[in-house]
Amino acid sequence: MLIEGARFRYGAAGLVWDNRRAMDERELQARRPDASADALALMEEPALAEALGSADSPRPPSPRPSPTEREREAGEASTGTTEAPAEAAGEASAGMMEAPAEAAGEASTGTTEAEAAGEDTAYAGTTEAAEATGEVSAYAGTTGQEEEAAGEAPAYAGTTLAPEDPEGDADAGFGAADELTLEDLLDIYATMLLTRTLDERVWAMNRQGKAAIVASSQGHEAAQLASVWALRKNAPDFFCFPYYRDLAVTTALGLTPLESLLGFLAKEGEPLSGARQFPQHGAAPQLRFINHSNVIGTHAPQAVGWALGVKMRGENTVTGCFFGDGTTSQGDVHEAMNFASIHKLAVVFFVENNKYAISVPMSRQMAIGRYAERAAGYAMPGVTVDGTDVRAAYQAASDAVRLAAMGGGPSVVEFDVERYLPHTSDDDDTVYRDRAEIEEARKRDPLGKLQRLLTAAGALTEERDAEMRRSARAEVDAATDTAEAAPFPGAGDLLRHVTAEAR
Ligand SMILES: Cc1ncc(C[n+]2csc(CCOP(=O)(O)OP(=O)(O)O)c2C)c(N)n1
Ligand SMILES: [Mg+2]
Repeated sequence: MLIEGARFRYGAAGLVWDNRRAMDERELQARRPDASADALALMEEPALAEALGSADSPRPPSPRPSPTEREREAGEASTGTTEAPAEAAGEASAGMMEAPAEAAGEASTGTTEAEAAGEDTAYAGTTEAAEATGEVSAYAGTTGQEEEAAGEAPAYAGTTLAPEDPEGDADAGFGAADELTLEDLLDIYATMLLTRTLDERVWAMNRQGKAAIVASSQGHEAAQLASVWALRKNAPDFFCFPYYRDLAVTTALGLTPLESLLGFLAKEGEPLSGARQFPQHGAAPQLRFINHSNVIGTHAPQAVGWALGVKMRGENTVTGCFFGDGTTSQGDVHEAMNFASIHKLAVVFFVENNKYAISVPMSRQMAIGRYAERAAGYAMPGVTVDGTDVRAAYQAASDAVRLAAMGGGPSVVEFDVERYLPHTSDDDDTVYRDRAEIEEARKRDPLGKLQRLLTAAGALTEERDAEMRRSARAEVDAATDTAEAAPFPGAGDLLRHVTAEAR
């Protein structure tokens, strides 16, 4: 793994050095002059040095075997797969890493929509999947110097977390954008396909009167998956506090489509709350996440409290806290960020900015153009990045995760994402949102972008893409059948876990 190579090549000293570089020296040291000193002091901690610097340090495992792992376990038996993923990744990596944007652009022409969506079932997906628009993102994410090919790119900027590379030694680069291997990207693509398929299914089941409510993740998936991959690959350990729109986060963390569907249908066996909560809500500590409430922002102080707890226990765990742009107006978010920064807690605030809080546009939510600007007020770094570009999102998220893991404190990573569907299935967005705006937003569909990138890199053929889509479809179909057949929980244990039980 490239990332582990970079990470372990230097040992603890290198990590500290690199993390100091990963901060914007001018910005951060001006605001928090003791940050680097703190990081250096960490080098003296043998336990931490050992935990971070040893090549044997375990990476937090994925509770859910990655799709490529599952494919390998299946003994390359997947029909229609014409190339082994690892080989494809290895062969193609050089080309992709050199000129990904151009490569993607070339490949986008003629890339067909491989929606193997089996029109044979009753479930109607609500969105088009990948769009072969040929549009290529030129966002590099963290520096704000790049412009979209069309010249309409928002000027992403902020306190950059990305390191410089004064020696020009890209191989030793800490935080270079190429740290996600093609194998990782294929895993992310498979998880994105699974999430999108599941999301469309739940939406359809809502329209059929079977699922009470759903808040769609469509358009947010790249940001969500990049965040989980960044935590998984860069933190000694991690824990997440997602919010109601984070189906890709929970899926990546190991919640299966069946488990999610049991929640959406409020069926017995749902693991997060026994189907007594809003879908996707409850706790799965074994999967590394808690999502207790959709009263927006309430989980931010909880996440920070968790981070304080792990610090007090001497553990090196990075906590990821996810919420939307509208949620940033809640007092809880201010309290959480202020406390986290004062105590230099290892938290990354992942802000999924889709420019709407239900019907309220961002311009009525904040008087600034980018939420990340507020980070300065807490003396923490903040960046805004294209959250539909999985590599740019991963880069920004990884820099923040590494900074947190090294004792550099919290950061804000703001993802510019799109919301393709109404706020929830209970919302009618036609009364406040122009259809043309959504059509425009669909050109940034993260699924299509990643499909084109992988195709251009030679890691995804039409056949393999179709096979991956069939596989996602089959998993969601099977989960749907099982969830529909499952009973509702009995009324007898309705109050279980609500109050303390007599012993
Ligand atoms: C404290 C509180 N106030 C209001 C609501 C109603 N509400 C639910 S979601 C939402 C908008 C949140 O928008 P944002 O944070 O941008 O997340 P998004 O849904 O766009 O992903 C609001 C106002 C709530 N759940 N909790
Ligand atoms: Mg929003």
